[in-house]
Order: sequence, then structure tokens, then C-alpha cells
Amino acid sequence: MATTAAAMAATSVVVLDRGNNTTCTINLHGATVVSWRVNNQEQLFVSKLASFDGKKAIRGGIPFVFPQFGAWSFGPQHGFARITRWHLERAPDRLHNGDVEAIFSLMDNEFTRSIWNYQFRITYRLILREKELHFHIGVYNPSKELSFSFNMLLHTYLKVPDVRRCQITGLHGCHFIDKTRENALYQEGREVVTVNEWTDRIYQHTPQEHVITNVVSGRKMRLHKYNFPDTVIWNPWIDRSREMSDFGDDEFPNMLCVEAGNVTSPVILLPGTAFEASQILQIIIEGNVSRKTKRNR
Ligand code: TA6
Repeated sequence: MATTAAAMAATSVVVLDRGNNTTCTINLHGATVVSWRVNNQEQLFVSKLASFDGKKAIRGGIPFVFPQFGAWSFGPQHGFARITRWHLERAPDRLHNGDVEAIFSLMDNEFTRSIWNYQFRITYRLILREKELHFHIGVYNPSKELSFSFNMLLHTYLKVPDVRRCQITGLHGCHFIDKTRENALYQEGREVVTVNEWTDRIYQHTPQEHVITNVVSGRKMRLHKYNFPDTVIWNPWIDRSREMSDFGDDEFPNMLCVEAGNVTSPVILLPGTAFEASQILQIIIEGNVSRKTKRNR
């Protein structure tokens, strides 16, 4: 019996529910996190014009960029992972400490090999904690002969009341490729980065932690990353917003992309080897001790 689009759509969404109106919703189309609600407050931006047709990338949430960042002569912009249906490897499961975990996976198939003829397997483990969302990624090369290289990035769309009031730490002194100025290379001189115009920058060799101020309800968000050396900062502002059919002309003030990834130097994966990377998004409640102090306890 053919699977109807409606049935497909219905079975495309996985919800991690930790109780207390704290949930995380993943669409199997791209394993795109399309919602993260903490005490009923949405933390991620999804465009009101986003497409959920199971073909186009979802405009918002956290699309998974792999194996290519940006334009690609062999295939779609930002790779095929965000437009491919992933497998639910392990259904949402409540852990002993009340956190909820689920695992998604993507393996090479006829479609991916028609674009990029390599065997691969990705596991994507998400853990929903009280005020945190954890992302653990493993990329494995099952081939006996062939190595492959790839970019990988979590294209996180943060929801913000007013992007002009946001500040991003952890970029001072970093070199960046400015896609708004013919990809010229510059060095960041500001202690905190603000966004008051079209911004599209690939910051290189950034530290493991960024704090973004004035996200939902004026709070701060800590982004902690491991094995993701680069950070992309993006806001399309007025003109670029108009160029995107799946993005409202008036939506740019309410989103800020802070994207952890491997962009400037691709990862090379030898046969039979694996690569791991992770990201933690943490809502900072003033007085909330930093991750380091918590760990040293
Ligand atoms: O990550 C920033 C960026 O590469 C921008 O250049 C902009 O193109 C954005 O991604 C969105 O790309 P998309 O393919 O989703 O339209």
C-alpha cells in the first residue's frame, strides 16, 4: 500500500518530552530539530513560510549540513543530509536522571551515492535536559579502501526578540571570511559581535564556547562545542530576506544563526575510522554556574 504524503508527514516527527512543557521536536526530513521548548518557551526560529514538503530544506530550527557547506558543484547547497529522510535509530527514551534521549541515523543510499559516491554512516544522538539540548554526532567510514572528506555544521537558527540587541562572545581576534564582501578575510576586533546589517561570516578556529545575549525573554544562551573549529554567523537582513521564498520579508529581526561546524578545513576520514563532534545549547539562568565549574564539582 503506497504511503500517502499525509501518512509520511505524520510519521516524520519525533518528540522528546521531558515534562514541565519542555520538549524537543525533530523532523526526520534532514533530522532537522524544528522546535525546542523550555517551560513552554520556544528557543528556535522557524519561518512561517518554511516548507515541510519533504523535499526542500526546512527554513529554520537546526538543519544538519553534510557533506558540503555552501555551494557545491556536485550537489545541493549545504549538502544532501538536510534534504534526506533520516532513520529513527532509537526512539525517545527517558534516562534515570529524567533526561530524554533519542538517536537518529543516516547511511549512504542510492540518492546520496548518485551525488557523492561514498559509503558512510552518521549517528545523531540528542539529549533533552532541563535547560539544555545536547547533540552528539558520529561519522563512520565503513569502506575498506576509500577515504572521504566532508564539511559538517549545525545550522542553528536561534529565535530572538530583536537581533539588533544580541551580542555574541568568543569571536574577538578570530579571522573570518566575509561572504558579504567577496569572501575577503578579516580579523574580528570587537570584544562582542553585534548584528546590525546583512551578516554572513565564517569565523575560523573559534574557542569552544560562545554566549549569545538577549535571546528568548532576554536570557543568555551558551553554545558549547567540541571538534567544531568554525562558527558561522548569519542574518539575511532586508534584501536577502526578499530573495528567499520560504522566509518572510519581516522575519529577519527575530532570528540569528550561530552555527558550529567544520567549514574551512574539511575532515578527512580514512577507511574504517570514525569522527565525533558535539554541541550543547544551554539556557543561562542568571546565577547558573558555568559548565566548567559544574564539571569540577
Ligand atoms: O550559513 C550561512 C549560509 O551559508 C548563508 O550564506 C545563507 O546562504 C544561509 O546559509 C542559508 O542557506 P540556504 O541554502 O539554507 O538558503
